[in-house]
This record gives sequence, structure tokens and C-alpha cells, in this order.
Amino acid sequence: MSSTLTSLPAWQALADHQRTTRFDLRELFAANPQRFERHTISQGELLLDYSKHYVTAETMRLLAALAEARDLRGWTRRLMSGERVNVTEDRPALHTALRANRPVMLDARDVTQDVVRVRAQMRRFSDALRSGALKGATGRAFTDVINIGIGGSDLGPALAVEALAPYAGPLRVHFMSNVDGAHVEAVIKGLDPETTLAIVASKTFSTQETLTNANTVRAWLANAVGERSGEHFAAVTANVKAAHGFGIDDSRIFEFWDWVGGRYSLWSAVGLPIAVAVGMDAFEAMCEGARGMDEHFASAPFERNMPVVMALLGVWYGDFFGRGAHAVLPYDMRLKRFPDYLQQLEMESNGKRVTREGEPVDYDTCPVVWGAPGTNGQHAFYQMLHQGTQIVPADFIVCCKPHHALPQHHAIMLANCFAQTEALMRGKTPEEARAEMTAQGLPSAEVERLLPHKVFPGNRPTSTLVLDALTPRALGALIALYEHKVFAQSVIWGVNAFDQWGVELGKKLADRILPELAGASPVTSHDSSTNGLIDYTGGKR
Ligand code: G6Q
Repeated sequence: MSSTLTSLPAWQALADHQRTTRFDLRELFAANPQRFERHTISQGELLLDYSKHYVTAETMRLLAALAEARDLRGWTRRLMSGERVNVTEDRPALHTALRANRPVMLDARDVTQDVVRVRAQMRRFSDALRSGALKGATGRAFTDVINIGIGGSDLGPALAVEALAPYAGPLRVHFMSNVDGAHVEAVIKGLDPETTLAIVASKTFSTQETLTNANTVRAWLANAVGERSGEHFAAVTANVKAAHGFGIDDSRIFEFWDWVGGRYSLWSAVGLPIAVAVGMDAFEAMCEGARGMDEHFASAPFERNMPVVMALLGVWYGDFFGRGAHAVLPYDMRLKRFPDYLQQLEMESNGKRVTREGEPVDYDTCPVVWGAPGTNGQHAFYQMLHQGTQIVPADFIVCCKPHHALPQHHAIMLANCFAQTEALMRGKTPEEARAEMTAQGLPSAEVERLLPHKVFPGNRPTSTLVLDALTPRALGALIALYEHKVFAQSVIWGVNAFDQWGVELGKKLADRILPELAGASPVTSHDSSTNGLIDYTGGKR
């Protein structure tokens, strides 16, 4: 039996369109010199070129009709007005309220008042830290800040602090996420505890890795400054009581709320390390950039709506062409963490196999999202993108203007970015490859022997996203763009983008295994592989 989604006329129409239409990108470009103009959307500091995709005007019309049929407009309204769209946790997902400039009511209360209060607290604290007015227990100004957090309490701020490095002030901001002692040692190595402040960022304040790391850092700080080590801590959490219990003073606890999902939380006090690094004005500029994207997402017609178009293209390739992967390729070294950030945003949000109502789906949901910066990737995995057996739709991201003073370097970046999407689209036919080798003077037998290796199939779809420059506003808009893309896809697929039950099982099992590792006798309570591995690493075999 097919599901509500796949039995929709809008879905069937797309399936028919896919079956009966030839999508040849070279031909589509040849047939319409206006293709770039027709298939670009600009919004604020961003431009999306989606002309190198398997789409015609009819495709876009049918995809938009699918979004209509899934009531995307209604769901967007529900999301932004605080309905409990996270049905399995019975919570709203109100990250847009964190950057709104109008009241957002939740249970008869305007939550933006709380946002404004915590923002003011963030400003006071980050200003005092950045100016050197706030001092450590031994009277010295802070030079280094460590954010201790993982997942949603790490990836967003780490991305933004790196992306906005040209805006950074005097403080060095470090990120400690992994419980791996090597990570802990690598971060604290070379830091002076007397001038180091730690922000413990944990929504629940119960995450094993974060609390283990926070305790280790506390011991390291206490060793240097004694019992006043509490003056070297701040906390960002929705569990104020637990942060207090850890010994952090109320004035240093920055609250956020259960209506903010972890991976959507960098706009809340989780963004404190961003404010510390680049200043509160820049953090607020990020929020403004995101708000511009929120307004665009909520109001632009689907076919002119950047996040909706990106979402629909993902559905088009995943569900109608069977493409199981999606690459994100920033041509900007400062965005090197963006693929990691998006892996969580996309795969934790939409890596689901049952609908909101608990029905198994009979279509594909989230693809594998991966990537790395260009041009580095060109010298590593692009071979597969060009000539491998799988077609991987990709987002190329690049800035018009760099922040550095090496124009020739930027020109090379731009040239490579555009060359790759052109090459993926055009490919190289046997005739072109033959003519090229013949012109090089190769003997004809050699030309024929090498020919199959020199052919590029082409017709490989890509989007290009162009930012004016990697400013706080543009970064905010870019992140919000993907947040809304992910939400729009969740609406099409009918899944809850805001829970993550899939991470629970492993956590529970780790709690069970931890004491077994320390036990003296061989373990028998698991399968033979798990027992064997525990015993082997514990020296019991
Ligand atoms: C995000 C996830 C997850 C979460 C971390 C850290 O949406 O829920 O990545 O952010 O597990 O959780 P805490 O902030 O509660 O420590």
C-alpha cells in the first residue's frame, strides 16, 4: 500500500514527468540563453543559481504543486507561531523567535522578552570579557575562552567563530567537544589557566561528554587558582538548576529554553562564544541576516523561494532519481566546518523512517550529506563526482569578495569553482576527447585506447550559492537558508525534523559498557563480538 505522500496526484505527476522528460543539461542550456536569469533567486546577500539542474518550467511548477499539496505554507505558519510541531517531544521549535523583531506568543507569553533579556546579559558579559574588565581569580584579564559542549552546543558556534575570524577581537575562542582525552589535552595545552574562562554549553546539562570535560577543566583550573575556579566558568543551559549545582554563579548562567532545539540553538545563548569572539553587534547582525531569510521563506512564492527551491530539488533527486547522497562544497576555507554543521542539521533532522504519525515511509528521506572545501576536494574525491558510477548532486558555495588582500588567490578560487560546475554539467563527449588527443599528436591507436578513460559523462547537477562576502549577516542568512530547506523537506516527507530518538540507544549501551570495561572478569552479557571487544581492550583476553 502506498503512503499518503506517494499516492498524491502531485507526486504521481512528478513521477510521470520524470519518466517522460529528457533532462539533458547541455540541451537545456542550448535551448534557452536566458536559463541563468530564469533559474536564479537573489535574497539579501545571497544568490542561488539552480540552472544546472534537471528542471524545466514544468518541473518547477510540479514541484511547487507538491509543496502546496503538503501544505508547506500552513506548516511554516505553525512552525513560526509556536505550535508544538515537535510532536514526539510535545514542543514548539521556535528558533525563528530568537531572531524575530515582533512578539511571538507561547502559552500567552511573549517569548521574545526572554530573548531580549538574555541578549542583554550576553552583551554585558561579552563586552566585559573583550574589554578586559572581567578578570580571573588572580586578577588577570582573560585571554582565552573554551566552549565545552557537543553536537548542537558546539557545531554552530564553532562554525560561526571560524567563518567570522576576520571580525575577531582580542580573545582566542577554543572548542572542546569530544570526550577523547586527546582533544581535552590538545585544547588546554599551551593555555594559561589563570587567564582562561570556560563556557559549559549544554541544554540538558546532563551530557556525559560535556560534563566529563567540564570536570576535567575544572580540576585543571582549580589546580592553578584554587577554590575560586568558579570565577573562570560560565554556563549556557536550559537546566539552570544543574548549572547552579555544578558551582556556577547565577549571574554567569545564560538561559535558553526547551522550545529551542539543540541543532537550531546557535541563535540563543549557545551563540555566546560567537559574541565573545566577534562582539555582540556582529552576533546580532547574524540574527538579522537570518531574520531576512525567515521573512523570505514565510512569504516568497514557492518557485521564487530559495529554501523551498533547494528543498524541492533535494526531494526531486532523492525520491525521483534515486540519488542517495548530497555534497556541500564551500569554495571558502572559512566555511570548512559548514559540511559538518549541515551533516547534523540535515541528517539528525530528517534521517527518519516513520512519519509524524508513526507510519513507516515508502520513499527516501534524508540523503547522506557530506563535503569538504574546494579546491582541496578537487585533488581528493572529485574524481568520483566527475566519472564515478553514482551521481551526487552538489551545492557549491562561494563569495564574491574575500576578506584577504590576495586578489589573485580569490580569482583562482572563483575560476575553479565555476570550472567544476561547468565540467560536471557539460562533461566531455567521446568526440571532444578524441579531437583533443588528436590535436596533442597522439597516435590513433593510443587515442582509442585512452578514449574511454578521457570521457566525462557530464549532466551532473549542481547549485551554486554566491554570497556577497562572508559577513555576519550573510552567514546568518546562509545558515537560516539551510534550516528552512531542512524544514521544508521534513514537511514534504511528513517527518518530525525536531526530534532525534536515533541517538538514544547507543548512549544507553555506553552507560552499561563503561563499568564492564573496568570489571575484572570476562563479560558475557552481550553478543560475542561486543563481549570480545570489551575483554580485549580491557586486557581480559
Ligand atoms: C541536537 C542534538 C544534540 C545535542 C547534544 C548536546 O539537536 O540534540 O546534538 O545538541 O547532544 O546536548 P546538550 O546541549 O544537552 O549537552
